[in-house]
Amino acid sequence: MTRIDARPFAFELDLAHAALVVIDMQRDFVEPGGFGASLGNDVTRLQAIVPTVRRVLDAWRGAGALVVHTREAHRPDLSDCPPAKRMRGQPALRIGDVGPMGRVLVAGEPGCEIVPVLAPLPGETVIDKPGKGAFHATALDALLRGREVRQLVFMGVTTEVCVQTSMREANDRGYECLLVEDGTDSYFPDFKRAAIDMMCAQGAIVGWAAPSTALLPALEGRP
Ligand code: TIU
Repeated sequence: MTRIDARPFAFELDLAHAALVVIDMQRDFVEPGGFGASLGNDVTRLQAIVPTVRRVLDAWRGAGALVVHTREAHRPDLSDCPPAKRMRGQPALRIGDVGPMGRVLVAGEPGCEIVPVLAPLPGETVIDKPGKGAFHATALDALLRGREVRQLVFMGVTTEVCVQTSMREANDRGYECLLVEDGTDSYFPDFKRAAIDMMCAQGAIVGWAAPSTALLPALEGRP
């Protein structure tokens, strides 16, 4: 066990039973012309966290613990994309439409890939998820239980959508969840702040949050 200085109180990290979950660091969310941009967002904000995500990812890999990457990705026939999701609002491009990075949020298309600097290594688990949450309609829970994982450390985008949904799903399934505050971001800074505050409130009602500087020494074996 290693004590991580976190909000609202210390997180006791047990690396042998922990996994790092990197949510949706895909070109479709962080590069122009993808899904995030089609919703009217300034995607450049999210690019700023990439070096921090990489630093924590490298340290986690170095510590030899389990890494899981997720992608918001639909089948090419969109059979796993409910019309209620695809037809929501008036985006410039809908899920499945052809954009500058291929079909939006469709598995196998360039925009759906994780940004190259954060690309999964051979052997790392990649979960394609049709929802915002990483547990809905995926094998993630079974995979984690099979490996006796009880704690999840989250990074990725966006804080109040796929990261928050995944943390809430995980919390209800009995996992202790820690969010790396500077390893996640939103198109809306106020939403990021509020989402983290809500999850940490009421005695870590959903989970904990800590900066990467609090986590990295534990991974790198520093005091
Ligand atoms: N729109 C937005 O903020 N996010 C998403 O649609 N998906 C994820 O957060 N991955």
